[in-house]
Amino acid sequence: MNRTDYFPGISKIKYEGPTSDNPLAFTYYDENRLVAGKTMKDHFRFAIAYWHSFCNENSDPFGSGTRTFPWNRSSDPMDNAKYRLEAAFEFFTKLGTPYYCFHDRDLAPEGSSVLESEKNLSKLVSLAKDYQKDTCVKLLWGTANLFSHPRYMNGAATNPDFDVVCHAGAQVKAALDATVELGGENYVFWGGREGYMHLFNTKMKMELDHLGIFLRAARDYGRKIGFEGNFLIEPKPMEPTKHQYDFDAATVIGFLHEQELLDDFKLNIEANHATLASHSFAHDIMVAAEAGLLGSIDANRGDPQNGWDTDYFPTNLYDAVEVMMILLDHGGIAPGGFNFDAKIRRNSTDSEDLFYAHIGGMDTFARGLLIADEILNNSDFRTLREGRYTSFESGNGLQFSSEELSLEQLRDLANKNGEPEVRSGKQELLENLFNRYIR
Ligand code: XUL
Ligand code: CO
Repeated sequence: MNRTDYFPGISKIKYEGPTSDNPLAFTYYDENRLVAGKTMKDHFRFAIAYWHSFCNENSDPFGSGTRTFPWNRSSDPMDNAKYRLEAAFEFFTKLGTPYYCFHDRDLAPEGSSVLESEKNLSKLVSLAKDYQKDTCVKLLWGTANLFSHPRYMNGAATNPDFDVVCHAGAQVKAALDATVELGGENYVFWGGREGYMHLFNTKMKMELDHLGIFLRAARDYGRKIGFEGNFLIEPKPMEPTKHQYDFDAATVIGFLHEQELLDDFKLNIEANHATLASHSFAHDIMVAAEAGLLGSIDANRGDPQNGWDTDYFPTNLYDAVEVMMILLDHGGIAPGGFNFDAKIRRNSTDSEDLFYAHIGGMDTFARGLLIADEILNNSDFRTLREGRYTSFESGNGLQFSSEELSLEQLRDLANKNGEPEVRSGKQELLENLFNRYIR
């Protein structure tokens, strides 16, 4: 395939180790290094978010873009989409990330009709298929953008107007076709405008039921055309609507139960969405993981000083260690991965900035993995946590856990055994222990 150099002067990013001062090298991410029985590449299955990296020129509500994309060099949006694809695969291969993710509209521009949009997308999909074959880069997940077009201002599947729901269906059908054609391993639903701004004009139960009906129809179509991967719902509590239906992991799990979607759906947890819901990243990962529903991760971070979705690149080592400890305890992230749903800042305008950002994110999680593995294997962390629950391992405690005790029996045991001994939770000890390994 004919290649133009969109990122000149940058060659393949290599692992040089923690002592390297080369900013265009990995200091911790060594894709072949074995940790806890798996290579780093397999632990993370890192993916690049097409939209932030190749579509968004760093515009914000106060001004136009600050980056100039060399792939936007034609007046024909379809030509630009092809150049963008070429640039994206150059970036993936130079960085060495095994996966990417896209929305339908990132890959190809919307046409003037459903049919034209479908044609646009399938042209780009067939090109992407060739690039994937050439480079071995794979699709972690596809999705449909059901939030940017004005028709979706009142929602997509939850829109009060059936005609809009049909358009959402058309888009999801085409995005599923694209995902299957490209061997995508997951399919994501982020409920962009599935929520409401005011109860005065909203029938909440009807909208939620429509969401369930829509997702079951998408599931059925996906399975019919041979999609075997996980469908994922990505929780987010607010922005763009004031009240998003998929508020957080716990809310989505309840919804999946109610709508009988548990056999096919899991969760895609995004760090900054968890923090917007007043949780920590680790909290929502744990909620999903303990329910057996952790599907994939959108890796980024918020800003503790403000309350919107900043989509910063993840550089917080403490968060990374916490999350990797959970993953090591719960069997990892596959067939999901770590998608960098993150954007460089508006004043980061050089083409190598995109490399620095991703290198930093990958190194942070790789370092987090190494530290998490050490904490779990070499410290008293597990024993201290397990130790708090030993009273449920035998006798009446075990009977309670096995659902064999009534409320009256609990009362009689309390009466017989008297006041419980005071037992420390050892929080500070555990926090210090954790810090001792951050090095
Ligand atoms: C928006 C967001 C999306 C989803 C995919 O906050 O995270 O980019 O990940 O639609
Ligand atoms: Co996301």
